[in-house]
Formats: sequence, C-alpha cells, structure tokens
Amino acid sequence: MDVPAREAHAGAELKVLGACPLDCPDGCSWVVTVRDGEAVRLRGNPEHPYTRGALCAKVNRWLERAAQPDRILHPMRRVGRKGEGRFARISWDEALGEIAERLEDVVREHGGEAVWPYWGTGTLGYLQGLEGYSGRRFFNVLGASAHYANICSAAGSAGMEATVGSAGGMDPEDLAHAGLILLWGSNPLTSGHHVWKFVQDARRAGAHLVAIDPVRTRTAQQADEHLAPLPGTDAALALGLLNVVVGAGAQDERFLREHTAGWAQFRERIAACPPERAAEITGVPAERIAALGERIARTRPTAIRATQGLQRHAGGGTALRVLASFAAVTGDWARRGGGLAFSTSGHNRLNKAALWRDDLRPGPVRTLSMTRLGEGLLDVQDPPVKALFVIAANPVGSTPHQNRVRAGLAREDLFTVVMEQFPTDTVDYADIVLPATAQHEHTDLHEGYGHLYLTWNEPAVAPPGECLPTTETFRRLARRMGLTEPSLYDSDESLAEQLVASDHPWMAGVTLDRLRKEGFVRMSVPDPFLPYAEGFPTPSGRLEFPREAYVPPAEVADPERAARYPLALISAASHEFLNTQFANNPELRRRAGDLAVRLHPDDAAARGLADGQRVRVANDRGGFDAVLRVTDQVRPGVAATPKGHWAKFSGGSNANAVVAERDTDLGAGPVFHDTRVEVTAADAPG
Ligand SMILES: Nc1nc2c(c(=O)[nH]1)N[C@H]1C(S)=C(S)[C@@H](COP(=O)(O)OP(=O)(O)OC[C@H]3O[C@@H](n4cnc5c(=O)[nH]c(N)nc54)[C@H](O)[C@@H]3O)O[C@H]1N2
Ligand SMILES: Nc1nc2c(c(=O)[nH]1)N[C@H]1C(S)=C(S)[C@@H](COP(=O)(O)OP(=O)(O)OC[C@H]3O[C@@H](n4cnc5c(=O)[nH]c(N)nc54)[C@H](O)[C@@H]3O)O[C@H]1N2
Ligand code: SF4
Ligand SMILES: [Mo]
Repeated sequence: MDVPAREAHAGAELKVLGACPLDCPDGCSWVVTVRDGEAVRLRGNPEHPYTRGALCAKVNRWLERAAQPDRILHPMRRVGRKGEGRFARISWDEALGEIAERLEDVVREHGGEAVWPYWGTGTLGYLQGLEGYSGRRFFNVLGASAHYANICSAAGSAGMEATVGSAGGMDPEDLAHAGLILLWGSNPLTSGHHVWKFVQDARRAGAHLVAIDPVRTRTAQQADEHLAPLPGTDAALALGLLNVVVGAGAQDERFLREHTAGWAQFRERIAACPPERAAEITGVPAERIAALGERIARTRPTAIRATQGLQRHAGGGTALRVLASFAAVTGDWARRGGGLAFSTSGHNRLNKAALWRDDLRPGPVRTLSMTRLGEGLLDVQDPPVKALFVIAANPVGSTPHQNRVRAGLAREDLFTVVMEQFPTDTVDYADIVLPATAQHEHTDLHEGYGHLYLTWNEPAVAPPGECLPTTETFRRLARRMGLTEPSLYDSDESLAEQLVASDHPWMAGVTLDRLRKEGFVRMSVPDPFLPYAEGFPTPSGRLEFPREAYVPPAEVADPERAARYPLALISAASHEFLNTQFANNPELRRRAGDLAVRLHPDDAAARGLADGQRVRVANDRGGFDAVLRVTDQVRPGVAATPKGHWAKFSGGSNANAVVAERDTDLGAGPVFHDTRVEVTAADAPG
C-alpha cells in the first residue's frame, strides 16, 4: 500500500489512520481528516476498542499545536551564549556538514563513547522515537555510549520482572471483571482516562473502587474510598493489608504451593506488619487498613492498577514487588479480573533486536543514565561526554537536579544537537537545532503500554517548512559522514517490516499489511488472557516473593532532612500537559494557570501563608516560584505541584530544581516524588 495519494484527492476529503505518539498508557488510535493536503480534523478512532472515539484534553488540540507560530521549521545554529536561546537559520546542508565534522572530531579524539544519544519520551514510536531508538543503528556504528531510558518506569518494571518475570501484568481491559479495584498511585482520569470505562463497567457490576494516593486527585474524588498514605510508604501499607488477609485465612494455599517461591519468608514479613504497625509508617489509620484488608480477604478477584506514581521513591522497585505479590497470596493471578495491571509493554513481542542492531557496535560500550544528565555531563570521565544528541527530550524541564543539568549543558566544550518541534528550555542550550516532524507528518508503529493492540501511524500530510522525520535525519547524516553500513539506509517501511517479523505465537497474524489496512491489530494473546495462570516467566517458573519487603523512602523518611525541609513534594502529571509537551499551547497554558503548589490548610497556617500568595519552594539543590493553593486535597506534610511547566515561563525553574539525582532500589529509576522541601513567602529573605 502506498502513502495515501493526497494530490489525487484534491478537493475530496481523505481519512488517514494514525496513533497518538505520547508517553501515555492509552496508545490511542486516531483519524486525521485531510482536505487539499491540509489536516483539518483529528479525532479518536471510534473503531478502536480501547480508544472508542475519544482522545483527551491535550491531544484534542494536536493540530492547533502543530501549527503554532513557535514551531521550529528550519535548522538553526546558535548565535548567543548557551542557555540564551538565540539562533540563526541555516540550511540542512550546513547543519549536516557541521554535525558530521564535529562528530568525526569527537570520535577521533575521544572515542565513540564521548557521544551520548539522549533519547526522551516525546514520541514512543518504534521508528521515530524512544521505543525503537530511531538512529540507534547510526550511534551503534559510531560506538556511542548506550542510553538507559530509565526516567519513567524503570523501578516498577524491574520490580515486576524480579517478581512475576515481566512488566506485563494483567490486561487493563480485564479490570471490568474485578470485584474490587485498588487504584494505587495512579490518577487515570488525568494520566490515561481510557481505562476508566473498564473501571466503571466493573462498578456497574458491583465492584468497589479504592484510590490510594497522598493526594485526593480527580480520580480519588470519584472513588468509593480514598486512603492517603505518606509518600513512599506503600509497601508497608500493602503488608498491613496482607496481614489482615492472611489473618482471615484467605490466602490461596494451593496457588502458593504450586506457583510461588519464598512464601515462608514473605509470610514472616507480613506477620511482622499488623495494621497498627502499618499505620505508624503510612499515617493511614489502623481501622481503615483493617477494614480494607477484610474487604480484600472476601472479594475475589481483586485487581490493583498501579502505574508510575508510587515507584518514584527510593523503595519504588520493592513497592511494585509487594504489589505484584498480592495476587499470589490471594490466588487472583489465576482469575480473570484479578492481578496487577502495571505496563502491558512487557507482553510486547516485536522484534526489537532486529530494529536496534546492537551487533553493529564495534565492541562493548558504557551505558549512561537518562535521569543523571547532570552527572553525565559534569562528572563522567574516560572519556567525558563531548557530543550530546537530544532527541525528543526536554531534560531541562524533565530531568532531576535542574541546576546541574543546566550547568552541564552550559559547558563550552560540549557540542549539543537538539532535534525538536518547539523552542523548549533545552533547545536554548543547543549548538545546532534540527526541525522534527510531528506524528501526523511521519510514519510510525506503536504499542500501547496500557493495552494489547499494535497501532500503525500513516503520515497524513507533508511536513511543514524543512522538518524531517528522525529516521530520515539519521539516514542523511550517515550519508554525509560516508558510513557504509547498508542497514543505516533502510526505509521506514523496511524497518517496520523487520520489527513485526517475529515467530512468537502472540504475533501470529500481525503483519505490516494488516496494520496499514486496519490501523490497529490486537496481539494474538489467548482469550481470556491470564498471563500467569499456568506459571510465571521467571527463571524458577514461579512468582518470586521479595526477601526485602519494605524499603523506606530516602528523603521522606530521613529525620535530619525532615527537620530542615518538613514537606514531602510530589510533582505528578498535570491535567493539561503531557510531561513538558503542550505547556507552550496558549489555551492549555491558560487553563493550567501559573505553576502552583498545593498545601494542606494546617501546613499553610503554620507558615503564615495564604491562598493565592507567591511562594518559593526550595531545598539545598535549588528552588522554584509558585502560586500557593491551600486545600485539603493534599494530606498534611505533603506539597503537590504539577510536572511539565516550562521553566522559562515560570521564573526559570520548575519542580526538578529540587529533585535529587538518586536511584531507586531496583532498576535505577528516578525519585521524583521522594523529595523534601520547605515553602516560604516568595519575598522572604533567604
Ligand atoms: N495529563 C497527563 N497525562 C499523562 C502525563 C502527563 O504529564 N499529563 N504523563 C504521562 C506519563 S510520562 C506517565 S509516566 C504517566 C504517569 O501517570 P501516573 O502513573 O498516574 O503517575 P503520576 O502522575 O506520577 O502519579 C500518579 C499518582 O501517584 C501519586 N503518588 C505519588 N507518590 C505516591 C506514593 O508514594 N504512593 C502513592 N500511593 N501514590 C503516590 C500522585 O499523587 C499521583 O496522583 O502518565 C502519562 N499521562
Ligand atoms: N518532577 C517530575 N519530573 C518528571 C516526572 C515527574 O513525575 N515529576 N515524570 C517523568 C516522566 S514519567 C517522563 S516520561 C519524563 C519525560 O521527559 P522527556 O522525555 O524529556 O519528555 P518531554 O518533557 O515531554 O519532552 C519531549 C520533547 O520531545 C519533543 N518531541 C515530540 N515528538 C517528537 C518527535 O517526533 N521528534 C522529535 N525530535 N522530538 C519530538 C517534544 O516537543 C518535547 O519537547 O519526565 C519525567 N520528569
Ligand atoms: S495522550 Fe493518552 S489519552 Fe491522550 S490521545 Fe494520547 S494516548 Fe490518548
Ligand atoms: Mo513517563
């Protein structure tokens, strides 16, 4: 099948199927209406069983945003100081020539590992973005450092893998069959609302819905019950609940015997954490823990929906291990509608190795951590990073320890290329900026990490200005550098073919042809899909209970830090933005308002602060200015601020000014929500 013939349809309307590329579990399928070569409408695909015709508050403005006057349309070269954001337009030929020359110099003088391809989550596309690491083959040929994309769900994925053998978990659609749903550190009405239909189906059939979140979110307000633990204490809460379940004799002895390893020891951990003990650690009253524990004991199946929130703490990996163990104690892993829904990407069977071609590396290479960009640019030696490619990422806005990120990016001896659509806080530090296409302007293939469909994205319109797909940019750069490895020149269609070519039974019937014709295809998983009913994909074939069952949060639980910085800051998904994307859309910015921080009335009163006042949120790493919102939506001791606001629109910094470059216990993930701060009046001295 060819790209839809736009010219041939002049005057007529054409509908082109695509996929939302954003880092969101819902992986929506969309339909673009094209008239005379222009995209005039973009809507959710009514045929897709998960999307069901709806997009979201952000993506409803997709076409409007893509046509914004601040869109980057041409290559540019820096003319001001790093960080200043002053650029002059150059040709693609000049841009590629300069990049090729600088890269060749860096590789010759310092070796390939001095090059860091820093991929972000701007698009999850297998061709243009993070999942496939577009350009990975190019960097492999150079022998560049490997990039560990740990910024989002590394801790939880590692916890899941260590326990059940894969990050996969239950199909979120099966939440419809649950008798009890625990939304645990997950705010789907903001961060992926399509799962809500299935939650509501379950509730119509009598299911009880509990939200477990330090903040009474949009989602928690809709739940039947809300528990607000102290951040980072979820594993203790889980042990307290399991203590009640086992106390009631509701454990599934047969499942435990046949499908698990380490039960005797885990049982001791559970026994050591009765509701009273869990209450001390979590701040949730013991009676509430006991009551919910009893409800779990008598309700089969019970399902947990955990996403990213609760793993962004020092003990986040262990927390996911304990949550994944729940359904082994109750035997719910064997029941449709039971278990844990975390990220279905663990069930994906696309042939990533064929796409990535890590065999093209000249030898072993070191790995640099996405969450530690400051460290990577300021501290790492042998060789130091001399060339940085930022691709679909905005680390100044999104990466921990903002001041160190800025200091690293300001290094005069660092050559930085940023491939972008918009003039972000990170673009301001680029030596060369390359204009990138948006999703409806390029080809891509997607999974959803909240469902089991693969989705095709057909380009609907020609790119504006001189924007190029990331894949094409790397083909041109390879040619400019005279690289001879033939696979660097594979077309997008050929890359997609290689990706879907898999012998795995779940990929049976999934072909590129079908994807292009139908827009999306469900993986050929068994129906009903009980991924672990017959055993777990762990080395032992059994669910591995964790030995360590509670790792306290690093900053939230540190008494010395608590004395200096009494408030635990959470910086979770904002309703109007997707990470830092859309934060430059005028309408969504207007709706979001200025960067704000929420405090409980008691905490505001103790500081003599009033609603609407300008405040400074700070610790020893830095700080940001915000408007104070006083509300009992946050529990005492907690401050809440949204992620995503651009620093340059918010006085120069956002929440990441105070977040540490620290790793979680498993998977070396980030600790965004494990951060202590103090809040003072903006004009207060110090
Ligand atoms: N509108 C919108 N949607 C998004 C995004 C966005 O920026 N905006 N981001 C996308 C991305 S990249 C991701 S990874 C997902 C993230 O979406 P979620 O998985 O929902 O993650 P968060 O928004 O970080 O946190 C979810 C909830 O966890 C709570 N939380 C924080 N710490 C704890 C804790 O220790 N325990 C418990 N129980 N709860 C805690 C927070 O208060 C928050 O309400 O959403 C995606 N969808
Ligand atoms: N304080 C705090 N910080 C957080 C989080 C948090 O909870 N709290 N959450 C974290 C999470 S979950 C994530 S996933 C990260 C995300 O961090 P990043 O990966 O840096 O994601 P974004 O900030 O969305 O920046 C993505 C950029 O990619 C660009 N882009 C989009 N599509 C394309 C494309 O096709 N090609 C190219 N070249 N560019 C494109 C967009 O314009 C955007 O500027 O942020 C993390 N940061
Ligand atoms: S951001 Fe999520 S909910 Fe919104 S359109 Fe994209 S996939 Fe769907
Ligand atoms: Mo994320």
